[in-house]
Amino acid sequence: MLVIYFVGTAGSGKSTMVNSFYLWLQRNEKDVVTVNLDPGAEWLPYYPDVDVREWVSLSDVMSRYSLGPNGAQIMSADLMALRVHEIKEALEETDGEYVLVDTPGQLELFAFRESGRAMVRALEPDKSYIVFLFDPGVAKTPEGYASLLMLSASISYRFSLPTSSVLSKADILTVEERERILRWSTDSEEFLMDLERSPSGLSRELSIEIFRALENLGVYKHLVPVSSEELYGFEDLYAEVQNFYKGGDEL
Ligand SMILES: Nc1nc2c(ncn2[C@@H]2O[C@H](COP(=O)(O)OP(=O)(O)O)[C@@H](O)[C@H]2O)c(=O)[nH]1
Ligand SMILES: [Mg+2]
Repeated sequence: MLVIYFVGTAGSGKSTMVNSFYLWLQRNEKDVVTVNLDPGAEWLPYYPDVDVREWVSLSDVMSRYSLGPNGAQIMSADLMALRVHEIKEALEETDGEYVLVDTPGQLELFAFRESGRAMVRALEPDKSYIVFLFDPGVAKTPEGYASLLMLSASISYRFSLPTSSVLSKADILTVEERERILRWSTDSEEFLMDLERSPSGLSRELSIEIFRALENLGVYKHLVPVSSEELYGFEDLYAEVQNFYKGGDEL
């Protein structure tokens, strides 16, 4: 069993990608199951085999503890950590070669509170993979791209898991925008040049420093363009995951 976590900022396309990748894997005759770990999800494009809302739901937590949505999000993440073993048992009743995990809308809840790591440790610590989504709306400016690079690197380190980065919703970009972002992801010199061309100020200086640090750490890597809407990029994403577990590149 290989567990693949889809992580990204709110609205970056995680839930939609879980659904499309699920359909793609099924079409390729793989056994695949889906897990929803977002207690606040009101609607999902797929029908999850295991759903955290069975144990913890944001609306229940809000009313039971008289909390607003932000407090309830945090409380829900912590309550989820107490249920990891039940969630694992539910997962063991399914029969999947690939487990696609949709994570909370607010990335920091999964990434930086303890519940995310508790979940990874409980489910399948030795065969887990992260797909980090770059939201095209953020990634299309050099500063936005640098901040997503930093976020994806901090998540790789926090979880110590192999990570692929994808440019999600690639279909909403113009061809020029898409090509430019993809060039940034393979040619760090070009990215640095574009970064240096952007208006000077603290944000630019900070982005350049972040970029240098990430480049030195060796976490600068190419993006896989994916569209859940037009269904492309899944073959490349699948190949990356497979390569890693056949002993391909190291984190
Ligand atoms: N055009 C386009 N829209 C997408 C794609 N993936 C997601 N969306 C839309 O982006 C919005 C946020 O997607 P969602 O999967 O809910 O994001 P999440 O918060 O990361 O789970 C929704 O309106 C989706 O329909 C895509 O590949 N192409
Ligand atoms: Mg979602």
